[in-house]
Amino acid sequence: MNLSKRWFLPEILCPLAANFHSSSYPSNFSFKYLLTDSSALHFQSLTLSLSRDKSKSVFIMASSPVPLSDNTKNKDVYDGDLDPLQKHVAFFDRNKDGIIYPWETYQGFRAIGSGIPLSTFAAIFINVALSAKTRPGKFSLLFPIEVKKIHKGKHGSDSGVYDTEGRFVPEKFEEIFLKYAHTKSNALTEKELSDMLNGNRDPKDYAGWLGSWTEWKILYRMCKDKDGFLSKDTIKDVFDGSLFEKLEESTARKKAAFLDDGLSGGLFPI
Ligand SMILES: [Ca+2]
Repeated sequence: MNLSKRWFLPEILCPLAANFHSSSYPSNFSFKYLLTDSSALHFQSLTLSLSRDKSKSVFIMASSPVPLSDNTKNKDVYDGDLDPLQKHVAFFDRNKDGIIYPWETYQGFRAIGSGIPLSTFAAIFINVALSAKTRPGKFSLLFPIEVKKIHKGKHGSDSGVYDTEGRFVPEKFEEIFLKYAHTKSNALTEKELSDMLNGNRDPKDYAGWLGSWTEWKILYRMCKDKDGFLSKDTIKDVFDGSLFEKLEESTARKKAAFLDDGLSGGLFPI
């Protein structure tokens, strides 16, 4: 198996991985664990003990993930109640340390059923766009997003359903459907969604246009029903942050059912 192609993400993120290319992996070694266990995604701080036997296999003796940095002040965002915008993004803080790294965004999108191309695009686009805004005066090539200050990442040309402090504004939410839901009162078609995006545009706010367009088009693509409607309930779930957990559970159920069917049908010989 060509791990360098299959697991390109840790290959990029983990400098140590470059040393593994020419080696064969022991059968009980799981690189997938490193990808799927969010607590182990801090590649820079993994403690690895390596040794080689006579057949030149690489053995990973232990891995003890520790926090990427000793800066724990961001964790306290979870000590109290999150505001709606913080709830909206907290799903992607996979290890709940108060910081969202690109690989957590990627992992979150994969968990809700997005494919690798969309998840990769979202991780790059979202973290690059929001990192500096939520961390004024700081810069990191890891493009972290601070959950605590996510309200600073709000862009223009949006629906206004979140106010400048990240609070939910019910009147603005209802206004979406009063103004644009003409086919059904409790859902938007793709055309109505586009009308809303155009209606929300502030003049020459190109970054805001792009941000809103990307967010809503991804939502529409992922959550429209079979008739092409994006329901009011789904949109409400996005704003209160509950949609992602629901999608994650749904995706996990589908994967489990697929594996059950595959195994019973002999697709995965064991
Ligand atoms: Ca995190």
